[in-house]
Amino acid sequence: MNQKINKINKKLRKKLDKERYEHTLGVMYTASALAMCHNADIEQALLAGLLHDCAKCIPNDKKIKLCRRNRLEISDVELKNPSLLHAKLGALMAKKKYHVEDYEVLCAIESHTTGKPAMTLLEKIIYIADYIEPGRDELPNMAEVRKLAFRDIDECLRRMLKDSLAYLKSRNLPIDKMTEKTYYYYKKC
Ligand code: DGI
Ligand code: FE
Ligand code: FE
Repeated sequence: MNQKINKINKKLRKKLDKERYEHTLGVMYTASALAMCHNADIEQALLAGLLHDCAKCIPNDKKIKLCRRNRLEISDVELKNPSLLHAKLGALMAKKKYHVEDYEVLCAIESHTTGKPAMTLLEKIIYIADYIEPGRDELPNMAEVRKLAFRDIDECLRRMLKDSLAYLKSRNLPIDKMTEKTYYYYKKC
């Protein structure tokens, strides 16, 4: 690990529980492997992977408070499921607390939970790495999705989005507008 990543890693470790920290390392290394495969910047992938869940372990009521204090918009679905806020709050904290200035890295952190239409390569890499990292509980079609991530990144997104929406519907969870938009965008792509 280079010095910058190492410094952030040490600081971040104290803010996450053991499971989340292990998941974070899994996402960081999976993102760097995907960057190697798809000719993306490895350093950006490591940094975005490392910080993608930096706000995950903040209690939900504090997440709402922090969003309001920093004038980050909260949708109805987010208000009902404040955990979703860890993505936009994570981008804010990456900038303010971990001094990340790379706009592309901040965007990849911000969109890692719902995805968004027309994602950059780095955004796709983080969105996918979060889903396929080796420590992730087995999800439907995981072996196939993992292979696709290295073979056909947009087809991988389509499969992931289809399975994620089916999962949310099966559990009767409200679907965030952005999750839905992302799904329809990549379905048509
Ligand atoms: O933070 P992680 O657990 O590593 O992963 P994540 O940031 O992708 O968050 C996953 C959770 O987000 C998972 O429990 C499903 C939920 N999620 C994603 N999109 C939506 C959603 N939950 C609701 N209610 N609506 C969505 O559109
Ligand atoms: Fe997350
Ligand atoms: Fe994650």
